[in-house]
Amino acid sequence: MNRRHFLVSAGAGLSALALPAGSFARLPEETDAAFNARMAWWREARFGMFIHWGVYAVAAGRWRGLTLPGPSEWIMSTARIPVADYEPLASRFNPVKFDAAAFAELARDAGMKYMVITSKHHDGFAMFDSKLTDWDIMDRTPFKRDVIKELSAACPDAGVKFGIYHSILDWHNPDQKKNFPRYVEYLKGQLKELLTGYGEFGSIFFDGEWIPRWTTALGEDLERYVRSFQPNVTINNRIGKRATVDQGGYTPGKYIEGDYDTPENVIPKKLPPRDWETCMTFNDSWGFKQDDHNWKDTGTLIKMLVDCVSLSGNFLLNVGPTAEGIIPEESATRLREMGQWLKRNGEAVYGTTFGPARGWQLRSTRKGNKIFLHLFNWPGRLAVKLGERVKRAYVLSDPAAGDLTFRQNGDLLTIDLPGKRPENNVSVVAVETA
Ligand code: JFZ
Repeated sequence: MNRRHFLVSAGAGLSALALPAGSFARLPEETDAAFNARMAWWREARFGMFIHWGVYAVAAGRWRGLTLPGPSEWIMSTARIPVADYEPLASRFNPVKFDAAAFAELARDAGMKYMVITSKHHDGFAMFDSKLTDWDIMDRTPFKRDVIKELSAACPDAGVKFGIYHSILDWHNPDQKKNFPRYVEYLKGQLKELLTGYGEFGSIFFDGEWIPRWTTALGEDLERYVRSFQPNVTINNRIGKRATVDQGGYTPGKYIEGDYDTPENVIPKKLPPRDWETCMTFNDSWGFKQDDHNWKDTGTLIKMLVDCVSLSGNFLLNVGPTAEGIIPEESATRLREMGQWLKRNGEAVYGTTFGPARGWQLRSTRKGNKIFLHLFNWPGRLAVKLGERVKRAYVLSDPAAGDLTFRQNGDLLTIDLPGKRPENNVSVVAVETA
């Protein structure tokens, strides 16, 4: 075993960046108290399931025998498929193996606290029973079941908050090009159907806001509209024109788009200025793609989760169910392994925020008087810069192994670690401070 020391320093200026929660009131009329109240469960949750599912799962990344590059839900664009040629995919979408309870229970078993599924992606296809179009799962598929309804009912039973992804970009509705005001009415109309017919949502993830005619003002109007039905739903930044937010243009008192930022497939390297959630593909596609076998392994995914939480962010990990209605076994197996790790180490994740130490192969989180040192490897002796007095240290997943010997010399904390590595992936040393 490699018993070298390793020394990490406190993340430079991390705490200076810890802006008070609620510094970024979103709609000008809104109070920080209301914002913080609706964000409470979200900040506790830290880990969610993203689901990209639609009729693109039938093509599964291939068109006319060719495997297209890019994510499979974009195939209409990447293969330049006219609407008339794309529509027949719906008549072949018959996911008879779909079981809403199984999806919700897999999320629960993975340790995920919320779910976000595509009610509509860029292809415009409604995965719910919409009265405003027949381009939906009830009217165009042999399946004729409202999967959004079934999941919205199954999630609470599994203790998972239910939410939706809804695309502003729509390649199917001709009004998006021909009559934009009428398209906006359609967009709002479908959201009203969703917000009034499917119970309380945890969050709504908007996307496709980059279309030229979408504006900050339309985002602000849409946000008020959504809140008129569900004041407590959490909304991501892509409801507005995301770029203005991601560049750090936060001015308290002005309209700030949504409740949290959404870096995509990247994890920030330093503490972002407000709540955030990284969404991540399991392989390299959001929708199911038959030729993509590039699955991230369990260890990588646990480290990604920890990396997010160590900077006070959430991790929204995506699965792409097949056209049969199955979450690929490659994903399901790894999710269950993550859930096992969280059973032993969840105290270091749920409801925690960024911790005072960060370095090579090390992240940290904290909650109350506990600091959690997440070790990506297992050195013999751990040395960490920590400007706080320590009372006790132990291995989180094995408290029975007893307290660990430690010394503090100025702001240098050294802990003798047991010879046996407690976890294959990330091992957590819990430190109680005075
Ligand atoms: C969008 C979608 O186009 C994609 O299909 C998927 O749903 C994903 C979650 O979101 O893709 C994006 C959105 C934002 C960026 C890049 C791709 N971005 O900020 O760079």
